Amino acid sequence: MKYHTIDSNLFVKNRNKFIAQMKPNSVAIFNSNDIYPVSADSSLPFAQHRDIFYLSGIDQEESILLLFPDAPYENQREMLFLKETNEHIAIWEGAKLNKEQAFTTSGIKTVYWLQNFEKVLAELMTYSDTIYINTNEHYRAEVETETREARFVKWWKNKYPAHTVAKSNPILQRIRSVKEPEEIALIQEACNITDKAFRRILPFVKPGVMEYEIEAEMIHEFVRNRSKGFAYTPIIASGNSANVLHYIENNKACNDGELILMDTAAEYANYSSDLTRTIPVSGRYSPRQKAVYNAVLRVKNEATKMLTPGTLWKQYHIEVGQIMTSELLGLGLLDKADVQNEDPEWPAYKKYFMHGTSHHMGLDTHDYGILTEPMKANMVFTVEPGIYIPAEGFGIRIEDDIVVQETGEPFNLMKNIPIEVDEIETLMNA
Ligand SMILES: [Mn+2]
Repeated sequence: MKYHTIDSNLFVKNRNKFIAQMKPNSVAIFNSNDIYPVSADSSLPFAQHRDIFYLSGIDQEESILLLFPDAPYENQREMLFLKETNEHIAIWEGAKLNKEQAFTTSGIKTVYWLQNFEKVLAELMTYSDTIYINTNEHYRAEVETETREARFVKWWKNKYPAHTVAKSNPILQRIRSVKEPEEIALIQEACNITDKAFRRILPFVKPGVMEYEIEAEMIHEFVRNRSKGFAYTPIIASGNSANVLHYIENNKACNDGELILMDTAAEYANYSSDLTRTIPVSGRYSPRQKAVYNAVLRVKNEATKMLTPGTLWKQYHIEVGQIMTSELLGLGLLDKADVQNEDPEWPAYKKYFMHGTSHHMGLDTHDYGILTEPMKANMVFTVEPGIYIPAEGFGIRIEDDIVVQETGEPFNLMKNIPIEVDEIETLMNA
């Protein structure tokens, strides 16, 4: 791993939060992701399943975490099963965690090799009544591939049909959405790396630069700061491409007079950051571009203030919509009749701002969190309003990552990343 070692105390705390929600006499199991094949013997880079990482810090394929808090013997209460390693395997396949390293990483004392799993499990199943299976219930998930976790769930339920089944996912959604201070520090590090990359490209962008050249500058800065790379597929969209919300080709020339919308950010230690800035190719915004930019910025600043404990997701979006509506009236993009006649299910502002304002952010870029429950302190949200005007050849989105505070103003993890028109223009012309 490129990232610095994380204190295992974080994973001990995370497990304790999960265990506290488990029913009596129950077992919960979490699996690594597979390494996904391409063809022949090539594969995609490994990306750990965030749930096993959150609960153990184990960042390696073919790993299993088992929790059984009511087990009769103490050494059965938490266990890891890992891919076997020894000196011979290390030479041929590269270093994998040994048992001592697995303990240092996770704080878990009982570590077996994977080939012992079924036998050990069989004994534990005779003592337990309920199994916690980990299905993916994220509100945006559309998974066609059968994950290692899903494959395991099928096998487990089939092998032990007399056990009651319970769901891990709602517990994880709740505990993962409220971050520990160590997690906020890791997200802050991802944001700081993103800041460096953004400052690197500001003086680099000139008319004629290719979108992929900007992408290359960014990934260079990410990797040299211990990030694996982009936290999500980067969007570097000049001119009207910014009005294609999921434009990821990044293959066009950036022309004088256009804006570039960049939704690009680094991961660090599997934690995401999520940034959007929209900058002028020439280094100067036109008066119209500046007016729209500052309208989006005001909406972002007002929306940020609403990210406080107790705020309800649905009400938040209604209020942001009202602020956006008044900005669009000010810009002449909507008139009073548009607003008076609007469909409450699809208000007039949606013509120019058609996506949500915020999402939970953390180990996943669109992180866990139950959207019908009120916001809590130490949740991390993006704030990302935008105004998209195909008829004028540009779209503007501005996005920061925000921590809800128990009291006082929400904390902006991206407060150091240039955002004001003057600062961006000064840095681009430096
Ligand atoms: Mn986002």
